[in-house]
Amino acid sequence: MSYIEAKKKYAALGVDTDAAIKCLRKVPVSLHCWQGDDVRGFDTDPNKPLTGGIQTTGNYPGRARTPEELMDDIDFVLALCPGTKKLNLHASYAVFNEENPWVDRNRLEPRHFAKWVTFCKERGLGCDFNPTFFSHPMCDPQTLSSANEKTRKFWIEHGKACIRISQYIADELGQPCIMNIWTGDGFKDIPANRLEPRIRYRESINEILSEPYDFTQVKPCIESKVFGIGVEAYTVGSAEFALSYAAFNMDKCIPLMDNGHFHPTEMVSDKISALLTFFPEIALHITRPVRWDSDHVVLLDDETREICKEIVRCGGLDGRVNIALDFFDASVNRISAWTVGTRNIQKALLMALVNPDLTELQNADNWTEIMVMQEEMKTMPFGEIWEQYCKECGVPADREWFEKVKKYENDVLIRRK
Ligand code: RNT
Ligand code: ZN
Repeated sequence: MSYIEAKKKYAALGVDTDAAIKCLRKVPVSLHCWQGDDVRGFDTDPNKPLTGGIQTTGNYPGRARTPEELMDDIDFVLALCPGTKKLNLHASYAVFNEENPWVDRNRLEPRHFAKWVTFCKERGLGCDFNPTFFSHPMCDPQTLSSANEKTRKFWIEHGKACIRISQYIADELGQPCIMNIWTGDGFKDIPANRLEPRIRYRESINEILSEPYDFTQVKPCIESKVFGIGVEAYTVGSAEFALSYAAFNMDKCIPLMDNGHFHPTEMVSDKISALLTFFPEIALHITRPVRWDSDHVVLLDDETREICKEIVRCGGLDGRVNIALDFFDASVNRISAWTVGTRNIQKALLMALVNPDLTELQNADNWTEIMVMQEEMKTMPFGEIWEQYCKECGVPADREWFEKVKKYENDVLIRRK
């Protein structure tokens, strides 16, 4: 079947596939840099363990070891993925060199990210940013909620430095910078006091957000989590904590939901409209939860599709929902993992855009027809629409990109020891 034929089939249902393609091409999706190097970063010993309750497993060859290698890999992925991309950086990816020697995280400055800004400018990318509150000797292991004032102060200074860096990034690139605050603070076992760490966390975020920034350009987020590895009993930044913080500080920050950070039967797809009822803007980390783990490569599964359907249906593509990816797998080719996850979110968004709006049927209480329609949409010729989208974006179609990755693995990745 050709695109023209597929387009006709969708048109019969009142769906304009050209308009869907045109719309999606403009939607920014933030590509996380940390899939390329197993979340190690460049500011501390690369062989230290990853802390904060997250873990990368596997030792597939080809991990990026330097900013240059990571940039090469990101370029490779960008060329394989359709749509408008932003880059998502962590503070641990600061670039140090002779002119800019190493400084600790509380002393980071915009100039440590100048290389990344140039990288983004040359490619017309926006850029999001994250303070890095993990994998560092100053994690005791708590950070912003620590009972130790010295620890807490260090991490507040880090947060403030990151606000200044985010403002610099936004100013340089002329696009808003989403700055996400996530810590792995919490306890492995039943706490003696659950309130004090949360009050300290709240105070720390207050201090970070007292650093001046233009809220139309720098958008701090508070990301919640249910638990982490080694932090099973109690998470300081729980769902209620993070959402309440954002709700009480709507003039300063927005909530961020990572769909790997909830109980297994809780669905972020259902939470998007709940938050958009109250918040003008929200942010998402799209990932794939598997039992207790939150960071598997995004597949084209039901929940990913439902999340994207909700984003589209709630008008989230007009800047109300900031979409970012968050997964890391070191057990398979990292470029391939990145590409699969990124293309899947694009696929799910396009699928959502070519879904007819069934709101009227719902309002008429016509659940019979809704079921029939929703099921029959599953076998519509979506592949042709996707292929056309890839073609218009100048990226390879399915079954065309993987050969290129295999060649890159042979020519470049396996040489990295
Ligand atoms: C961890 C959080 C967090 C991190 C990144 C590296 O559970 O999801 O967003 O994955 O900041
Ligand atoms: Zn996340």
